[in-house]
Amino acid sequence: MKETDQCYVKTCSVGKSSLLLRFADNTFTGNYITTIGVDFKIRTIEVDGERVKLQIWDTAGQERFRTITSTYYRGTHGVIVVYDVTNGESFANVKRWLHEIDQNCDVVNRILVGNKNDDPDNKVVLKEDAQRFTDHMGIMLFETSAKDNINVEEMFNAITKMVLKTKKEQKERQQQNKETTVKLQRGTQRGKKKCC
Ligand SMILES: Nc1nc2c(ncn2[C@@H]2O[C@H](COP(=O)(O)OP(=O)(O)O)[C@@H](O)[C@H]2O)c(=O)[nH]1
Ligand SMILES: [Mg+2]
Repeated sequence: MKETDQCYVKTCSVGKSSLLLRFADNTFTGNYITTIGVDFKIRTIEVDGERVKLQIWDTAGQERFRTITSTYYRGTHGVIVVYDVTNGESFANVKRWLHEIDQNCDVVNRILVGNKNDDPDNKVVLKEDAQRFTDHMGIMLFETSAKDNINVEEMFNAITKMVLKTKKEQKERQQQNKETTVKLQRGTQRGKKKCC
């Protein structure tokens, strides 16, 4: 049985593992990667002078059977949703995946990636159409090629920047909340002193 025949939905074979291997190890293989040996890969990058250690998880094929559970998403800061620009069905499935992420994650940055953008003759998902969709959804779009190493670094950098920005904003909000609590407590004490 061919790998693609096992797909319940055509979201596998879009090049997720290949993108990860290109980014983490700068390698590419023309074969379907059944397993990369580990669940995730680590790469440290520098963003705006800050060293950031990225732990990037690959789906181990669960997406073929639509069985990505909420536990898989736990602790996730960002999700990269990948379709294949030469496969219209993979793009049609994107909406469902984005919805699922929305349902399972509280605060998460999402980015859409059209991979295999190295074969113009077979490209069926036009950038304009994908862009219209991502503009509507308010997310970023990248067209990449793990094979020819096009836009892979840029895409991982972009999602990292988004995650860092969100984390910073969350931290600032927490700090503000703390200050408000302290101020409120002080105010209450002072108020008490006045009336006693
Ligand atoms: N032309 C082209 N083929 C790719 C690219 N990325 C992956 N592939 C091929 O697509 C197939 C599936 O790749 P894989 O990374 O295993 O997909 P996954 O199932 O989404 O993890 C393999 O045969 C890869 O060699 C790409 O950027 N361009
Ligand atoms: Mg894979």
